[in-house]
Amino acid sequence: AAALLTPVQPVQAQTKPPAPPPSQYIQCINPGQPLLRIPEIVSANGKLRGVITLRTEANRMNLGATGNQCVAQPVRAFRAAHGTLPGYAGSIPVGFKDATVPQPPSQYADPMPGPTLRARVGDLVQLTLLNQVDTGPFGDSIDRAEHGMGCDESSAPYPSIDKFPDCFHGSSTGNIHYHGTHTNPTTTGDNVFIEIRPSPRKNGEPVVTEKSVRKSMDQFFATCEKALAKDPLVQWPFSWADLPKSYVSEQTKLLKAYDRDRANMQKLWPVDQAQLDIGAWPQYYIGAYPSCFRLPAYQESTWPPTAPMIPAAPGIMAMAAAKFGKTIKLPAGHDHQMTKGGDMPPVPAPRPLVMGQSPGTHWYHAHKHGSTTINVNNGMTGLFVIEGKYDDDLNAYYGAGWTRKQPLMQINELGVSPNLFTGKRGPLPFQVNGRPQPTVSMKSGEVQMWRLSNGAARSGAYFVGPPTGFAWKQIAQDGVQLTPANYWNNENQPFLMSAGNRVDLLVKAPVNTGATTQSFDVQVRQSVNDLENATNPLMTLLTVVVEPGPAVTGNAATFVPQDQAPTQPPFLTDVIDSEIAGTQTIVFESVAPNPAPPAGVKAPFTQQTINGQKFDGNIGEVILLNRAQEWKIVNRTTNASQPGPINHPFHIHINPFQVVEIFDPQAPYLDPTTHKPVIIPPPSPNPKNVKADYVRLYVTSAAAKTYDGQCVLDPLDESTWKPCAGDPQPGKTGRIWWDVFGMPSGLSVTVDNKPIVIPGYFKMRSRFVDYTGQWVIHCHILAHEDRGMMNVVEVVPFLTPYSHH
Ligand SMILES: [Cu+2]
Repeated sequence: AAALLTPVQPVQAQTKPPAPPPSQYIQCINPGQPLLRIPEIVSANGKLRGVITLRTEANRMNLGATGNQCVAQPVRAFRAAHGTLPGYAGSIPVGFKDATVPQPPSQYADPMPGPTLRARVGDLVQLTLLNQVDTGPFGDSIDRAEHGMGCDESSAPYPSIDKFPDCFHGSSTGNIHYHGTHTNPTTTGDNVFIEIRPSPRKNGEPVVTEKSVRKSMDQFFATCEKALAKDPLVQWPFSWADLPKSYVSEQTKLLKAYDRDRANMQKLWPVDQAQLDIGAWPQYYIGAYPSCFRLPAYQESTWPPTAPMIPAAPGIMAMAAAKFGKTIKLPAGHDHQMTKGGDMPPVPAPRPLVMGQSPGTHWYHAHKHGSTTINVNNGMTGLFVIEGKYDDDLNAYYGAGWTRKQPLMQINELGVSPNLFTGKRGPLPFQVNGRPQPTVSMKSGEVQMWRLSNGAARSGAYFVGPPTGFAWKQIAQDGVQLTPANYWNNENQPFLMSAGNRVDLLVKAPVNTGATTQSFDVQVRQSVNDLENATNPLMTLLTVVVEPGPAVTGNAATFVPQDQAPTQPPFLTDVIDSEIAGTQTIVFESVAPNPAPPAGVKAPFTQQTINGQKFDGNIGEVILLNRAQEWKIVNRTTNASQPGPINHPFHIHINPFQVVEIFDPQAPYLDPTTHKPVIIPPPSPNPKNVKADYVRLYVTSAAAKTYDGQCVLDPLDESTWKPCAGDPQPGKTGRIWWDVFGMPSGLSVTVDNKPIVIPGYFKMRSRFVDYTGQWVIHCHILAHEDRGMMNVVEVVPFLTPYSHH
């Protein structure tokens, strides 16, 4: 970890006089500066075309030192080669005309999320990712894996019993997960198994550049456009033969050259070759990789679609079965690769599109297993606004172009190394658009729509409610709009954004009749469990500055009425009982290591598991295409676990889900009048530093009840381990769609000296429709994902030879 403090050259070195090496600390950027306007890549003529460059920057980072002290740190960052400024107000980033100088000024860049992507439902995404990371500043402290040295090491006794690949490692490898997209999960779609190593460098400059790949990328995108124009369900490309010859031969050359470098002990080409041999899509690339996929538009006005959803495809079944069941033998050290099967052949048309892309607030982030935490901590996240009828309906009420002027807010938890790596405890502070506690300006009495995305690698942000004088209504969750009734009925509610969640929030400012601006803090609790939601200290996430003057009137000052609110597309109809074609139970657990860690090594080395296993590349769940399933997502992590209860945020790629039942054995008992948890304050005086607690809804004996509304769970009778009558549950209709949902922690009790775990759970329903292939489910506390809390889902177009487990 020592190398993390190595001084690095500032990014803007070419435009500023050479600076003396930094002292240990530099002053951090001040809180309270206007929200940063993140540059955007905007689609035109139905295509989101652009270049995202992953590169090394020296940023002034707040690593939690006291006194607002920062250090210059090398970070990896997504940057747009040709971004444009967004339509909302705020600070103009460095590099743009009339840039706002951050206060205090610094020769080091301040952290900034990647470019915002803005497209429309139906568009084709055609993005080139360039990896131009200069690995020099990161040394062997992070890029050890590429040198065959396995897990990252630190001065703390990490990684202890963690084993490659389920450990922190190799973070200069790039890829992009388009979180919230319903699209092709394979090849050049939302494929998180792809790993792109940095371009080699010549005279200090990357050799793979926008210019060097332009011709082959242009050619690829032109062919891709033709292939995908036929049908929104086409999953193309299917094999490397579909890529331009120039790109394939250049990649082959670069990969082989990489392998000839004796410093790179982890060889890449043999892995790609083994995958090519069985017709699979290769995993490793160098310098450049294209994304080309459709954001499918559902065209029918009713659901289900008029044509049959279940394809009959015996020919495909035989073809794929012949491919399947083969075991890929991969070189040592690559046991995390897929061990079965290749890519599915495309399922033939005609069959209807069953679901479309939901218009809303989505996002993207780096997703290289083992490096996701470090990369997301570095700021390798960005917003992905997918526009559609939702925006049109809002603009019909608020005025043309209104949605494009509304502020975008990416919550970050920036840093350079995960807590578990350094052994340091406690979360990093929150930022919004890379900056601490920015200000958002509102007119007197105005209504704005805030598009919030929690891009933190760890913490949930629990919004306790609007500031005094404000009102708010949530209108979308995880990029999927709520029904008009759900939107209308949730005024001024507190809400939790777990890591990965998005919320669209209509916010109404108070009228400011004064002569000067008035400031109001939006407060959150930084949290990973119920107790922290209820009792953690309040912190200011951002400040709203309300301008003085006559109150805004008319629609601009009014929540869009329920009967004029955007209506949901037909495919968001509730998943009903009769649709359920299968069930699965998936158990998440933070579990004490087995074997036990070395003497003296305690809490940080808890193992993160799904169904008792860490990620090994094998298929965890198999589902037939175009069926719905109900899954019970169980959390056996309890108050007795190390390091305490954790509501692991469950995330699934490609298809959103509806939550139909929640059992939270540690749920707070809510005061019937205030609907808030009843807090038990710590004793006073408090010599043992006891923390505040809250009254639980569930108790384990009738004698333990102090309030009428409490429920009794019998630790010896599993049939009572479910929600009681007084525990509010998701409605039967108009259910909310999510793609991240925190699973309630379990409760550990001791009966007759025997420990009993009463697990928390939620049940969800999802339609696994339209696209076949392999993708992942994982905990969105990314340190858990990196350390093994992930597995692979496969949607197959035929009867599978696998058994469920
Ligand atoms: Cu977790």
